[in-house]
Amino acid sequence: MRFDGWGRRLRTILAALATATLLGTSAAATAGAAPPAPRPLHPPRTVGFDQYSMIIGGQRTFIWSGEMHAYRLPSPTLWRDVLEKMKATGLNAVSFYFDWGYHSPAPGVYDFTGVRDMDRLLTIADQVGLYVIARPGPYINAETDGGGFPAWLTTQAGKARSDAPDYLAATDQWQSAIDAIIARHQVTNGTGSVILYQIENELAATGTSQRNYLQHLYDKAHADGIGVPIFHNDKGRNGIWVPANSGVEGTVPGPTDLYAFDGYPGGTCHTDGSVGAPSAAPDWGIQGAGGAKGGATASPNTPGFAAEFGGGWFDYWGSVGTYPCTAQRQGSGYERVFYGTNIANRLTVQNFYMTFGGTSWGWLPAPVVYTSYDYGAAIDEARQLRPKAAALKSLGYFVQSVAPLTKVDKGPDVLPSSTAVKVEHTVNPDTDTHFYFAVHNPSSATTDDSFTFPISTADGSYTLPLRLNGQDAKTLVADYDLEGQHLVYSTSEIETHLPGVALLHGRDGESGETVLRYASKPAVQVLSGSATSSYDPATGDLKLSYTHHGLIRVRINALTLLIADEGTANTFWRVDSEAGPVLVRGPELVRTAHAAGPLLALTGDTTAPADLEVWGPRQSLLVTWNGVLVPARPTTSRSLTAWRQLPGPAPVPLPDLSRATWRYAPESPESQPGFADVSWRTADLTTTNSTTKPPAGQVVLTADDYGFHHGDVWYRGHFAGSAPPSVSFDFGGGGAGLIQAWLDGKYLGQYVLPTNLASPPTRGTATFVVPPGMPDGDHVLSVMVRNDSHNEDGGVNDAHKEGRGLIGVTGLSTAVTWKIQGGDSSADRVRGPLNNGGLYGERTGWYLPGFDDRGWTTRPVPDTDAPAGTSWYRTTFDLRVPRGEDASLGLTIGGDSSSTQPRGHYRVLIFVNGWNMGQYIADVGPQHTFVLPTGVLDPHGPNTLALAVTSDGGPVNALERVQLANLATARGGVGT
Ligand code: IPT
Repeated sequence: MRFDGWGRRLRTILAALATATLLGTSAAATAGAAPPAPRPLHPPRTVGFDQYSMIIGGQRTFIWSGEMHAYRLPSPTLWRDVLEKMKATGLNAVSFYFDWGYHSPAPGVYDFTGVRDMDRLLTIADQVGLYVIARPGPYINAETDGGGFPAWLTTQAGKARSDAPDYLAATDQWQSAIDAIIARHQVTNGTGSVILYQIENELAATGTSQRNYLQHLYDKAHADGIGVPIFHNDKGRNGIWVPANSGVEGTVPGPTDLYAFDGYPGGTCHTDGSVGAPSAAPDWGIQGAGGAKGGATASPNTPGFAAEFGGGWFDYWGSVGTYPCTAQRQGSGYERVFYGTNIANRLTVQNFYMTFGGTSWGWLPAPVVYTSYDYGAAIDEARQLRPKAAALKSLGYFVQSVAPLTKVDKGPDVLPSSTAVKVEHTVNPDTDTHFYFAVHNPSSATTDDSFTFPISTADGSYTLPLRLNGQDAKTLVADYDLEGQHLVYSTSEIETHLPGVALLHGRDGESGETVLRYASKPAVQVLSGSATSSYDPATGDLKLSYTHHGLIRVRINALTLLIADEGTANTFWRVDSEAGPVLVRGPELVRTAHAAGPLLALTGDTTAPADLEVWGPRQSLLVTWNGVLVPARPTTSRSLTAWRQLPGPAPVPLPDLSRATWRYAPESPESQPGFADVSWRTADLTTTNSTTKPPAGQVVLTADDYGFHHGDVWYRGHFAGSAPPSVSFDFGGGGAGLIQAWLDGKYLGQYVLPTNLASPPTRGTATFVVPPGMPDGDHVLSVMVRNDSHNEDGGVNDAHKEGRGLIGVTGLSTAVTWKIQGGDSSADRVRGPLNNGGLYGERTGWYLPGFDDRGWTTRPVPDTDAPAGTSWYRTTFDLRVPRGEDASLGLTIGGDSSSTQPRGHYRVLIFVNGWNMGQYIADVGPQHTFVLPTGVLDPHGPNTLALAVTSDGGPVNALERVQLANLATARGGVGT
């Protein structure tokens, strides 16, 4: 009977493992066509809160959240990969912006299929075990085209982010569509994991119109069935839009249930590669000065909530490439100091922006940013954990393991022996657990300080020795129930604990002491490493003294105490199984644990051969790793350890694209006088709602007014008479936007908007000299404008309505008839509204994998020459990534960013199997390598690459070397 039950469970597990692999395979090949996995069902849970913390299903919960944007990863299979990595990195929540423009190519049209399937995203988040903070805008900012507004909104008369009726009618459309999806994933329904809902984003204008607008959004969310608490994200700790009952002077009450704010106090790396002075961490909570802008009093009845706290920073066109610098500057030390300061300030809801930045593919990037939105985040654009993920993980495990942290008040002041440091003190009023946050004073200091500080708890008074060396901070715990043992204090930090095991950590080489209290002398056995112990029968204190190094294992009665140095602590993973928590040491990543009877099935990744040691539920006797049984033996530490190391990945062979056959065709036929533009729209509008009106007497030329929203737009101006000596174009092009012009087929030149200034222009004037000797008669002026996206509207001033394409033309004395042609945002239903602009090759399908290019000539790549205008290079390549491996691949054009070679005046749109995966601009930079996610790429078959090269003409301005790059390989992954 029992055996039967066990057999059934084993079969279920093995079947589940098999299905998981199969699902992964089909999803990868088709970028989103896999059937959605069933949605988990839970009992409905309430979402409440008080001034201390969120209370979910009656349980206080410390929300440790990471931001990721599904729209920046066009591969639903990989959503699971990133979300599992976030969960493994100690996060228990994920915050998603939803980008209105990503789903809406035209008014009234909304698309939630394929890579836009937000229902599937929310299902995966729930399956992975992450709470969701839903942030649907309508305005999101986010360095996204138009700040998340659909491009068609640029033509509205009413002011955006106000109570203008046409604008509210538009936001109603969006909320109706997205709320229907969010509402059915709410924790409160038992059908999902959404716990919070954000209306608007940094609405810093606070007039009546904005108040009405916010109220409208709030009411609409309720009408759409949103029942979880609603908040707004204040642009800084300013007390704007706090819940109405806050009653604090200097705050702005609004229609919100919770008050939240954002902050990026860590400092950035500059675009020239320099780094500013380190900054100190602000006290935006109970340690602060108080009032609307600080202290806990801006919203006295709601928990401290950082809706965005810097997890990195974005990078700009023309930069030297700051992501590696940002990742280091806002690395583990930064996280400990800044996130730790937040913890000491009782910010019990923290969301790190970004935790995975991803890729602003297609025409997603706002004018300020280029394709990569890596952000220097804990998980890099190639989906790999950076070193800084380690501190995020240990802090995340800590805040979730040590429950008394969810309810603390400021404790009595603590005076350390040195003025070079300070110690913030908080106390849980119910359990009397004390927390001591030790940090430099000021917290920006990076000196090496050894000091002591006194503590006084119900257990007595002690003096604790501690060291802070470099950018570092520590949170120590005293008077705490540690898995049934009583912790008096420890100068090691608690990473996590589970029945029978506790993991503490400290910096390598620093000394530590841990005091536990027992009624009688406990049995103490040092199993490995070195530690000494002494027992004081008068107090019952057992004191362990040691130096953090490697892994010290001590057995005290029924508890295995693991004390690790930082590097060793990083090799531990905590995962939840049906039978309770599991602690694993060794692999690069542990994703999931399923327990059934004596079987514990683990999944995860290795990047090299790795140890496997497991502290699991008591009944777990057999361990599988990615479906394969791992022979293991029990240890004196009460763990199971594998006899042999887990294997790492096999090498991934990559085709050499310099040996590939490249098909080639020039385009820009629009530049030629004989090109037939009869079917093109005549630019005949005389009014526009853009903020950039045409000069008096000229027709409206701005592209959005004619429904051409993204990428390139072409104009052909017909006029008669003599050719002008020169012609000037006022144009809008976004970041590093470009204009090229021809008169009667003769190339006049190109102009690129300047970059890498404090605030780079998104609009400019290009003047082209017309060569002398052009005959009188009928003329055609052909102009192509590249629109590197619409401005964001952070200032609530309709900045997204700045015109794109031509705004005005000067220098032509006779009447001109303008024809206009651009991309159709509704044309590519699979890849969505932001995939394409209006290049000839895009309008005629040259970017698609199925296009027949056999009639084209061949050219070598790298090439030596390029005509002015645009030409296309196409090739195919086969990938043979070994099964069971996750290779994160990219495409590199040209050298690396540090190369000093002259940069050609040319740019490339990169289409991979039809997906526009980014824009390389040789003479602007800095990006050379473009991440290509599996799903867009088929790792086990043929792939088509199409490059649209837009050049100023001639040698140097031609396509450089193009190569595939393997950015990382893991054995494991989510099944591709
Ligand atoms: C904050 C925005 O809320 C967010 O959308 C994003 O743009 C982020 O900045 C920067 O990446 S705005 C804050 C920096 C004032």
